[in-house]
Amino acid sequence: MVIHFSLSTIHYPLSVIHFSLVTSLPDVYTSEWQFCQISRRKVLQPKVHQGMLTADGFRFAIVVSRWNDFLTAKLTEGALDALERLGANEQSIEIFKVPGAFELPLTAQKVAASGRFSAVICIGTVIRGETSHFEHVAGEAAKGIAQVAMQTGVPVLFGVVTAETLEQAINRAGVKAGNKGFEAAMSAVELVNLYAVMDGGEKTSKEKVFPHVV
Ligand code: INI
Repeated sequence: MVIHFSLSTIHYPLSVIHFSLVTSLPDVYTSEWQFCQISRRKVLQPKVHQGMLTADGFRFAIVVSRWNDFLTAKLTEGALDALERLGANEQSIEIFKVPGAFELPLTAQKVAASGRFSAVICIGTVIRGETSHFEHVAGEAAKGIAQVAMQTGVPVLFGVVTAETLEQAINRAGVKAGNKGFEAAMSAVELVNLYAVMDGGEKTSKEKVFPHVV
């Protein structure tokens, strides 16, 4: 059967090879064989840099807004859950509370500039009301948080729920649509590891882009 296969690769188009293999191999192998054949075309394999998911050895700040506290508390819980599961301990995390999402950027800036933290996770909930207040608060929070990261070089994560309705906000705080705090903390851990690699750390990734390609 193997000889038949190698001759086929010379004389027949790919679809014929598949046909002959599919008819002669046990079911469990066929899909994998087909996939290998499709992947045999030359694919570039550039070096990949990516962050591991380990919080060990890093320090995290969480800046959390009190506005819509029953939701931001859930987002904070989500962030702490992610950090704990990735190996952080209590001593490596500090929480800074602010009145509303509008105050997140300046506080994040002070925290990041202190040099005491590997990443800053900003948490808030802004829900659209009847006035344009929402746009100003949500817009300034998003813009300001992005600016802090760019200015300080410290990863500053956007764990801010911006929702049209209270129901949407609840869903993003651990109900139907995940937990934005958890997601932000996961991203923080990935980024601090990536930047450690980029700064010459030892955990350089050797993985291929397409690991199944030989
Ligand atoms: N702050 C929030 O975090 N979420 C909101 O939905 C919100 N709304 O709707 O007004 C809000 N406003 C307060 C704002 O962030 C500031 O704390 C306040 O304006 C004082 O600067």
